[in-house]
Amino acid sequence: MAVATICTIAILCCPTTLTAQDHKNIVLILIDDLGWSDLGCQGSSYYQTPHIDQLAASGARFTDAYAACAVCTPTRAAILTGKYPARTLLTDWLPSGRWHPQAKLRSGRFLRSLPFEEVTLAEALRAAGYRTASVGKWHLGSEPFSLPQHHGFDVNIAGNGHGAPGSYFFPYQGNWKIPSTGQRVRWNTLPDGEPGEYLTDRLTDEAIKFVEENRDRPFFLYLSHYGVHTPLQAKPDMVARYEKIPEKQRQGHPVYAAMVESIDQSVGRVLESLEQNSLLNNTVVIFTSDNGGFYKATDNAPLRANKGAYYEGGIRVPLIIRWPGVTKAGSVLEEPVTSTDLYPTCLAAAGQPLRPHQHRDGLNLQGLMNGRDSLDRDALYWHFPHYNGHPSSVPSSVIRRGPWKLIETFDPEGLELYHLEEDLGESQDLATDRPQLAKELSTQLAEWRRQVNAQMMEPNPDYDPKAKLPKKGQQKKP
Ligand SMILES: [Ca+2]
Repeated sequence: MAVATICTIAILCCPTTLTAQDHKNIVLILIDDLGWSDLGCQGSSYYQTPHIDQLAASGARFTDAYAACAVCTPTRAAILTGKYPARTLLTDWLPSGRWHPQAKLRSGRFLRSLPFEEVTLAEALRAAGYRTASVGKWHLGSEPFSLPQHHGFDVNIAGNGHGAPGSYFFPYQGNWKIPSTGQRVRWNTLPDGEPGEYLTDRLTDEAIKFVEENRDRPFFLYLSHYGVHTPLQAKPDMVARYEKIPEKQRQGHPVYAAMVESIDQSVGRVLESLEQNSLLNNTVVIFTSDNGGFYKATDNAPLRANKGAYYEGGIRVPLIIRWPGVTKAGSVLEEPVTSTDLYPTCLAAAGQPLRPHQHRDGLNLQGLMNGRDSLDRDALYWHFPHYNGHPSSVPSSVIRRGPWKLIETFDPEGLELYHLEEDLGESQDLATDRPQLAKELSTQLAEWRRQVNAQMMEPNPDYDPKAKLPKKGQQKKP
């Protein structure tokens, strides 16, 4: 091919004059349901995560990073919009259905797909000349109008409306029961594959292929693994190693541990690919999770509770950022940060102006990471006007201000107050001891709800106090 033709193609493919040397590539690795305590660098001696630990050793690790919600969809929306779930009305997982038709309260109104009015992180980066790919779980809408390709991604591999794969082994098919109707739906996570192929490995192959194909231009790779969400399925040889560990010494299910190890291998392979393509020093790598660990899969101790709950075990997540030239190797940051901060941070990494009207609830972490600044933020907020089937999950709003955390529950109505620096496990409710502070935080939380136009729950005319709330997987047709 003539040089002139190559140049023409390069210009056509890159609408701006960006080069990979001027603007960092971005690899955002989002793990599904990975608990805060489930990495070696987070203190686990059970889970084997040497590559993720190495990533933390070469970048910054956040101790007080939060997911914007305790379940999948809202956190994903927060990452890609820079807005709190309460502001976008994406406050529950999709499709979620009606969990408790006879419960005391009805759910707050919420949306069933990411609105087009939002300029997603992928759209912002694509407008800046980046090639964008979503590899893995989407869960922010479905066919025909709300898949990754409708929200700024040039490439969509395996992303659809489902929150979990049909199977982790090819063929990636499965059945799913619609909670509100009981109807079974059969779906395919990926139509093609090789017999015996494992989904986490396949998505890694696709991610590496994307890196190699785009090594000469800026790219944004959103590697959104289905792992380590249920169904618990892993490669048998790996599972066998964890099964040999005495039960009392296990932090979680052996199959889950093997799923975590596969994720770790994926991270190792992606980093190796970046190195082999001479991109490691020109790429920002972010690793995080969308909510806390699932109660049947892992033990979130020292945190209280699990995915779905508003104690720390539901919302505190691992976050590692490796940004060459910005992060200090092995640094540990204690500032509270949340999912919405990734949007402006990625814009900064791309050398792009911030879009404060879009990422209204997010702050650029660059200055914090290179030690220049602290974040100018008074408090973090959550709002979940829904029931779900996870243990310890209660409809609630939350504010974290400094070391203090107030949980306002709607059913039953109540306030819980914890001092996280002295009581990480949230074992001492101080709301009665510190009524003035509880009231002050409650007022601040209510004012925030008003500002973001948060949807509140309403009394349910079908309320039956004698009806038992169904457990997860036992919900009935309304
Ligand atoms: Ca999740």
